Amino acid sequence: MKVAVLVTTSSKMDPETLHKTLNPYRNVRAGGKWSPAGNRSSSSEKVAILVTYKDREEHLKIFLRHMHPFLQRQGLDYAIYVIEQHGEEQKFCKGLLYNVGFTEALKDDPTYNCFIFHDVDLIPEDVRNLYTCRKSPFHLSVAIDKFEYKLPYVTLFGGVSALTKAHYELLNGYSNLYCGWGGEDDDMTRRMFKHKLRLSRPDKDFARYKMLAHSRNRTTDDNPARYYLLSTGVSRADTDGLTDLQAANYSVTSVTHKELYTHILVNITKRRPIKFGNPHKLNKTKIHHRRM
Ligand code: NGS
Repeated sequence: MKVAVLVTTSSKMDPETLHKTLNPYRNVRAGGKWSPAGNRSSSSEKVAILVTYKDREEHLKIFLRHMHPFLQRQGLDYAIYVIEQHGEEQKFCKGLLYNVGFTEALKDDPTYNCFIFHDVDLIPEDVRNLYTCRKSPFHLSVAIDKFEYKLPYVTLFGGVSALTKAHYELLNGYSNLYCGWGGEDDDMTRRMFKHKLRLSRPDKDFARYKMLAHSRNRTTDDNPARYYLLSTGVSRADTDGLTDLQAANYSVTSVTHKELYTHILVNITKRRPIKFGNPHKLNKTKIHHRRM
């Protein structure tokens, strides 16, 4: 079938108004904020979506294009914060960026009570996967196409997850020490165990995601100290996180309210290498497949 889409418009409409009329994001307020008309949100929550990011311009565009209509269909009162790393440190310090994002978002609007921690390369497939917080930490990216829609291990908290403001503070946020791929999310799961919080998940039939393609160079991207940090993490949990953010050697370069998101640009100075023993002596299997 050949379909013709006819768009009629008043000939008096100037190009700018026409652009706004056709722009599907026209109701998004500066900084990527949105709430249903008449403030009739589907819940009493105010949700901040925190997206950490470094050198992934293409992914960010796709993400934003998809997420605004998705979140609006869920009737949420939400805002998107993109926390971008720049500066000397070449490895991606995701936990530190999440802590900075959490702190800066609350400075921007102290009324957020639910935070979604979101990888920029994960695109939700089903609008029934609600972006709200639950009584316990909530892991939303249960079924990812890359893993044939199966959860790789039961304690996984990475990808997309939701925590109330109160829980994030109780857990002292993420560790600031993980720079490079891997481990910061497993460290967070251990913080939850420590506080006897259970991890919950939505139904795998609709908690489905597509992962945008990207390559990972294990030599340059991975964090070689991650197993060491994990093995010693619980004892540091109360002192490494939100409580020592001031000492974490970073600075917020700018906070800009863009059309579709609030951009928090964070300068991270070169980290001192973490000294650890022989990583092969650490039991990786135990870390990965620990049952809850
Ligand atoms: C584990 C990592 C997690 C990571 C998960 C899935 O191996 O940080 O893979 O990664 N843990 C360690 O390295 C200790 S994924 O393939 O989705 O990027 O989240």
